[in-house]
Amino acid sequence: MAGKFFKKPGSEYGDRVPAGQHLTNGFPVLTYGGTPHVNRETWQLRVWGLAQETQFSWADLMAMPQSTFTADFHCVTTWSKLDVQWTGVKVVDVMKHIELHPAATHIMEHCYGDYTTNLPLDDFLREENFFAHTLFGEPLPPDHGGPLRLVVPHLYAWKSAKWINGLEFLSTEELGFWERNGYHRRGDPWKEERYSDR
Ligand SMILES: Nc1nc2c(c(=O)[nH]1)N[C@H]1C(S)=C(S)[C@@H](COP(=O)(O)O)O[C@H]1N2
Ligand SMILES: [Mo]
Repeated sequence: MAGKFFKKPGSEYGDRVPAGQHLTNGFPVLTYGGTPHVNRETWQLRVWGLAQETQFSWADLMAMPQSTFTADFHCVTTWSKLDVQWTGVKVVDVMKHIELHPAATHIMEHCYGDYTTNLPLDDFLREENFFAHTLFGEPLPPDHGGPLRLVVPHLYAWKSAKWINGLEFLSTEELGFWERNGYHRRGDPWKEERYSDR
């Protein structure tokens, strides 16, 4: 795996690369299935479950505060990409428009193309999480989740749902696609939570 595409982390990056990961300069595309093609005019983000049901259009999202983010990206298949630059809307800013039921403790992320992935509410509500529509200054390419994806930098990237279109708030933990197929419920790269412990 060493050579042109994968480098052993040098000392300057060593503390940013979790155990068992290798740096890549490219940005591989990792998708189960095909790329759904979704245009911004019909795009919607729906909210249901233990929250007041609502939905956001593309215009709703663009009216929210826009921020830029630099985040490291760790795929469980062992590649990591440092300093990915994104623009979008913080999860905490979207949450100002969502009325949560006090019993909500977990979420399921839903996507165009039917992928799902789950998170404890605390992991979802972190200040550094965001919905991204721009990657390195360009509209987020469809293969990388455009028009909009979630990015959860502190967990393995399978939690960062591409083509996200739904947030389902839950009072118990339910498992998403990869979590039902052997991946860890939470997926902290710093603890190497790769595979299910059950
Ligand atoms: N909807 C959807 N989101 C997804 C996936 C997917 O298959 N479908 N793959 C996940 C995995 S395993 C990874 S590593 C990242 C990859 O993002 P990238 O293709 O932009 O590198 O997206 C995550 N989000
Ligand atoms: Mo991944």
